[in-house]
Amino acid sequence: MVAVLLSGVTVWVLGQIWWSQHVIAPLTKCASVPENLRFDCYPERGTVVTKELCEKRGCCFVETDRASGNARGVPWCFYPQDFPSYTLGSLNETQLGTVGFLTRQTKTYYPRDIETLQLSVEFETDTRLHVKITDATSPRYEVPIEVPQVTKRAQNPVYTVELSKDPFGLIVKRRTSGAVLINTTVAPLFFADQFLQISTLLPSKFLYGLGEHQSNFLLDLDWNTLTFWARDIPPTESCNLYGVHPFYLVMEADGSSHGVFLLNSNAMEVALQPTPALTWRTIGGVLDFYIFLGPDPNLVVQQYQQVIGFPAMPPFWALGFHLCRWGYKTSNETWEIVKAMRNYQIPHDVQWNDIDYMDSYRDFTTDAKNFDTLPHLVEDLHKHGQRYVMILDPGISSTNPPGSYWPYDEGVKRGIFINTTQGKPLIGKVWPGLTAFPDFSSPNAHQWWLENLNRFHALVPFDGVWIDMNEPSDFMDGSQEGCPQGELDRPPYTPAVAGGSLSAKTICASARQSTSIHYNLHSLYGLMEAKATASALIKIRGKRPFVISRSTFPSQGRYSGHWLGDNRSTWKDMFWSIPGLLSFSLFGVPLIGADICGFSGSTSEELCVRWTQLGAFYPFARNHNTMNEKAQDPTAFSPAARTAMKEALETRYALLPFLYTLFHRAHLQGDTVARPLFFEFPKDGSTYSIDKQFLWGRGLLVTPVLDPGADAVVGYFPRGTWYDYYTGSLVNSSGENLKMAAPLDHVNIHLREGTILPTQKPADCTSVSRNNPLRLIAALSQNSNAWGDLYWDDGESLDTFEKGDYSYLVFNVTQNTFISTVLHSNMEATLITVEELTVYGVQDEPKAVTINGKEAPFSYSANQVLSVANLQLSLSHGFSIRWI
Ligand SMILES: *[C@@H]1O[C@H](CO)[C@@H](O)[C@H](O)[C@H]1NC(C)=O
Ligand SMILES: *[C@@H]1O[C@H](CO)[C@@H](O)[C@H](O)[C@H]1NC(C)=O
Ligand SMILES: *[C@@H]1O[C@H](CO)[C@@H](O)[C@H](O)[C@H]1NC(C)=O
Ligand SMILES: *[C@@H]1O[C@H](CO)[C@@H](O)[C@H](O)[C@H]1NC(C)=O
Ligand SMILES: *[C@@H]1O[C@H](CO)[C@@H](O)[C@H](O)[C@H]1NC(C)=O
Ligand SMILES: *[C@@H]1O[C@H](CO)[C@@H](O)[C@H](O)[C@H]1NC(C)=O
Ligand SMILES: CC(=O)N[C@H]1CO[C@H](CO)[C@@H](O)[C@@H]1O
Repeated sequence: MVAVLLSGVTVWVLGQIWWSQHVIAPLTKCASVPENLRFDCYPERGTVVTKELCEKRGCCFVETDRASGNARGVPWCFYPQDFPSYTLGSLNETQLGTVGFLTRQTKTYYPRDIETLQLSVEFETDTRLHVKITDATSPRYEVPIEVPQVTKRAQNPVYTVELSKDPFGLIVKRRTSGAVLINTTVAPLFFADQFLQISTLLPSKFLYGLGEHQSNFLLDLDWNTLTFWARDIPPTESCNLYGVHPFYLVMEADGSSHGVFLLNSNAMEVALQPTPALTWRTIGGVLDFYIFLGPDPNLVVQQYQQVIGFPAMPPFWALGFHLCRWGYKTSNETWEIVKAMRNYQIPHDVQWNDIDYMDSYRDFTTDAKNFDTLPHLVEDLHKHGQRYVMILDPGISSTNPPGSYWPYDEGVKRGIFINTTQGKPLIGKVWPGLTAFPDFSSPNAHQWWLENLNRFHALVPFDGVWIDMNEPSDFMDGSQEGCPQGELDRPPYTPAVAGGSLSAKTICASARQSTSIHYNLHSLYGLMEAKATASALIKIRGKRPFVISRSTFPSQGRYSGHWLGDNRSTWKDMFWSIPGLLSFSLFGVPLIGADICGFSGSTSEELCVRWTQLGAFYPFARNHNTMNEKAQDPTAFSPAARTAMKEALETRYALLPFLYTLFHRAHLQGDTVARPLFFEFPKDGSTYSIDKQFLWGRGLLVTPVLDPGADAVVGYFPRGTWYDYYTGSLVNSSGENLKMAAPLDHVNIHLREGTILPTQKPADCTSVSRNNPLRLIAALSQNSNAWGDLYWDDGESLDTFEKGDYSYLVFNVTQNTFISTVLHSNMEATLITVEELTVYGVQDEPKAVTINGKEAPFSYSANQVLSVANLQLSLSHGFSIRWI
């Protein structure tokens, strides 16, 4: 054992764990604690903190200067440096790291402090650390998602861990730079039954993630508290929304990146302050942290998904254009739109229905009068290679004459509903009126859900399911009887949830589910419903499932995609969709989009054109509208607007082979699809706050117009050469903002140097476009190289990658030669041909072009674009094209 002296703290190096005896500072005067280091001792809302209340907690009370600090939210009541916390002792080495006990001598002001905690620190991989703090003597609720089980300690971790003993603190550093990523010694640890709190310093202000919230992508650390508790509410700033993702990513000073995941599903808050620092505050479960060391942001997100699971591979058609609205009055009206879209030859893969199709808004029924032709519509869609998706809500109508509504009767018989504390199905209210709520934590409920879906599928052979209202939303607070008065529905501390109470617009926290109380499982409702739905779809259709869910939780990507909720038809909301996309990319839910043209309120033609141009680059592209608003599908507008929308969607369809390949990489290893610029340019600080542009993969930059009346747009181009996607004309950027023309019929997209994109001739539907010939576009780097790949399979069978039923090709350009190499091949890829190769940035006009050694005709244009057409090359054989 070696003793090292590190800035006044004795640190014992013990294997890879360092532990230290913290030198307790003499009681510092409250006023000398700098504003930035004030950690809130009185976060309770709705109470005016007085000196008396504050000092009763043993905290410091200092009124901040009204003009500056007060307005910003600097706490008046904060912990003194010597506020009692836990002491670490009894450390032992384990197979994976270290365990120890944390003990507390003094009680806090929250009931049921847990006096002895167990700390475990596990070196799971060289880039992943697992730290868990829980009750040492009795088990507590833990989130029921599968996480990897590690048996071997990491050999060469890129991090070090120091433990300070009194008071307890955890310090995690990056070995290479010495950057302190976690330092929890700044504020006391709390671990009462219903109040757990831990704070940490952050190494920079570049913080992302922590969803689902409506905010800029780069989070605001100026005394900003984010709340987590699944909630049905139109996206509102500073408000808990539909999903819960307690994961953040930080960019460090040297361009390295790390991420932190708190695996906890209870109502929670994260308080951000400009120190920079962050406080986790949750009201149940355990403190179970995973820390990912990257070092680049792509790797951080991959490492996070190694814990929560990689996203499912979507069916190819899911990447086509989806059209929906609330307020199609009849199936015939829905059908008319489908026909109008066909008539104008606008790409359209999937037609949806909202709750209009149901009989009295009850799941698994159809309105026999107004939706009389629904089965025929679905049949017609299938005949045209199109698909049908309808909405389902979890609330099951409970007020039907006995024997008339199988889902409820059978649900009661099988006991699959969530119960009140009295052991009877809890009754709330949703669209159909009074409803019970299936308990998706129970396998019996999964079986019942499958049988319902199966019975309905026999009538209406749908292709995917949209699961909405699954926070779960309840038009009543709690239930028709309210909620009991206990500490589950009225906990000692309630995070700043919208509505001020856990049961606001949802069911009672005390409600009983088969694996735990709703208090613990609430924010998992959407995840569990998605899991039940995806597995039912596999059983019913035998193909890849398509599920879109409103409420989400970590690991959701394994079962569903997400749309960003009931947004408004405003320019501002169109902008918000980009931070939304990028955040869900971090959360491992790549199949993500917002309602194109906006959901509530009236869109305008200009907004809808611009939104369709942006939406053409949402990984999940659906136009959806609310009731009683003017139609906003592409056919509803002037010929010029309609044409602009059609062109944007055709560009999307042309790019689908590239998009599909990105989804494969997401499924394979957790790559992001819609990607923030800084993921590709982590050393370029100018990219850190960009959320008006984004990339697809590493090489396609999207710069949408987000303002009315614009005919130009300014976008940031990281250093290097960029090519206009459509024309191949290039700009050499020094890392600067560039202004580009953006007439109403144009969306700017650019290719990064060194990229090869597989594209395909578009069609009105992917069932047709999938078989069209390919055009490969290579954008040469300044060294005249480029790289790209293509994943191809039948587009809908289960586990094609896992079973080897796919083709995978790599494209390279070096030394004036394009080479296609087949790394894996099956039948499917032989069905399509490569028709054309276009190379951007060929500086000198070639004298000749050869295909597999044989000379061939080509064209070359003034803007340095080489084109070789009519290739008719089979994808299943490698080939080379050379220009000299
Ligand atoms: C460490 O080992 C000692 C001796 O076996 C034991 O008394 C103590 O409980 C262990 N500590 C923990 C945290 O398990
Ligand atoms: C951790 O934070 C404490 C409190 O602010 C500070 O005194 C200490 O130097 C920090 N430790 C490291 C390693 O940065
Ligand atoms: C829908 O169209 C069919 C066929 O034209 C017609 O028979 C039916 O009455 C229509 N349904 C409604 C509700 O208008
Ligand atoms: C709910 O109550 C029903 C009886 O009404 C019972 O069959 C079922 O097991 C209960 N479920 C839970 C999770 O308590
Ligand atoms: C861009 O940079 C490349 C490589 O440095 C150079 O050859 C080319 O002439 C430049 N093009 C323009 C338009 O500046
Ligand atoms: C293609 O280029 C990439 C990146 O430059 C390189 O790693 C790879 O080995 C090349 N593959 C082939 C088949 O030439
Ligand atoms: C387009 C839009 O308004 N997007 C917002 C919709 O709501 C989500 C929250 O669910 C926000 O994250 C999006 O930014």
